[in-house]
Amino acid sequence: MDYLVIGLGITGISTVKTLSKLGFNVYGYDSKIKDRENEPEELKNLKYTLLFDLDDITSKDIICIKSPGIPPHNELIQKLLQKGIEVVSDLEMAYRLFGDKNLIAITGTNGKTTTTMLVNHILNESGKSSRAIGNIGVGMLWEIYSHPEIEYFVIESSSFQLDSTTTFRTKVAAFTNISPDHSDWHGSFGAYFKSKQNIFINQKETDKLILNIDDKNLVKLKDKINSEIIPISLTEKEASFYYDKPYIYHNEKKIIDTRKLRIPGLHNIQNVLIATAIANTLNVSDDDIERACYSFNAVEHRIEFVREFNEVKFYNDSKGTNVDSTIKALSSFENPIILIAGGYDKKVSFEEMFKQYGQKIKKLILMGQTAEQMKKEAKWVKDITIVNNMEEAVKLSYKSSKKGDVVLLSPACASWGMYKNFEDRGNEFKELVNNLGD
Ligand code: UMA
Repeated sequence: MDYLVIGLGITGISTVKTLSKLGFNVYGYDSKIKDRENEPEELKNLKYTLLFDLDDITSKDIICIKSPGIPPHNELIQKLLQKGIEVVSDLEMAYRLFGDKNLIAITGTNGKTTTTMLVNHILNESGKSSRAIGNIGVGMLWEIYSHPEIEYFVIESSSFQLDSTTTFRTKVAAFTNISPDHSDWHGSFGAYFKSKQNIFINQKETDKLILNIDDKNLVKLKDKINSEIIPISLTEKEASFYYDKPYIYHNEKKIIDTRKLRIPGLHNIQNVLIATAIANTLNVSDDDIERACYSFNAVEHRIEFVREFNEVKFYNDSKGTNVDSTIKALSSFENPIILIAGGYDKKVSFEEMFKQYGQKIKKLILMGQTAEQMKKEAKWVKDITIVNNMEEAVKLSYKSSKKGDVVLLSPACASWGMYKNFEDRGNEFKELVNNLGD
């Protein structure tokens, strides 16, 4: 079998490296790479063929591994499918190549990064060895291939990665929640939700799925799930893992005092419930889980405290790339909020978010493709300004603030168009905030 890797970013590089080392005949293609000079540095001394035209492929027996950012309606992908070539994601390949490894998959619209990092933290703290891979920014195939000594791989799995899977299966998986996102890529909420269901669709009766039963859409999936469901809930005491303020319980046993957690907000208690349930299925003791949860710090770019300057607190939530995650950030604060938002247009509405939280937003600073749309939909916010870039946004946010205010970057949009990724956006914000007053 030969392989064609399309897209040579994080995913493509990791995929080409792994398949080449495993001895397969590998082709690599990226629509932005037009000559050898622009070949990614890490691929330069590797045995594979860099293509500039897909018609140059001679092999008949070939599978295409597409990078997650490339949607299925992409012209090149459509051409390959019409030729009868199978197109899969790196997540599908992770199962095909390393399915007997301890892979743990986590998906959901929000909470997957924190949950993935927390599970990884709990496993490592309890004396097992684990690595967090996938949508958190780590090409998964190379990580698994190059670390044979590692016992567990915790995979943050995006809908883009789950979409092109057919046989993918893990013994332990978790579905955190679902709300509209990525409509531009998937075409509809239904298609997005269906892709995410690939997290459990091939699971067997002996496998386990941690399911958030507070989410009505997830509860409706019950008939489609073959594996053992381990329910978690912030309200329902029938769930195996539940929250009854201020404690987290496993069945009837108190296991975590949430006042001792370093990560704020109810949404984080939900993340802790899911991570705790996963760790429990992997035989980590309640004591080890408790200890590890208390020592876990917030994930970078997720309601990350940056600095207090003249009694104004600045938070970086650049990972707030959809409406639901920005709602979570807005609901985490009691103080008046100066919100910096806007970015890449994923064709979603922001109206409901402003309807619910408009009163809390004392000033709204907008930028990017969605700025005009957000301005129109933010009828409940009195003070709105559109700016050209992050520098103007940070300066204006500080100028508009009073003692006790919170300045929050939580765009409710992806960063694409203005930045390479949400990390770049968050880092620029943090740098500008840290330079205030210089
Ligand atoms: N490309 C083509 N043809 C095209 C379009 C793109 O060749 O038509 C090439 C580009 O030139 C580029 C490469 O494809 O070189 C980029 O591929 P990619 O967009 O899939 O990005 P990667 O660098 O491989 O990063 C991907 C994920 N990106 C996306 O899903 C958009 C990263 O998630 C992930 O961390 C990484 O794989 C490792 O798994 C980012 C993300 O924003 C953080 N994810 C979305 C989210 O969290 O909301 C799903």
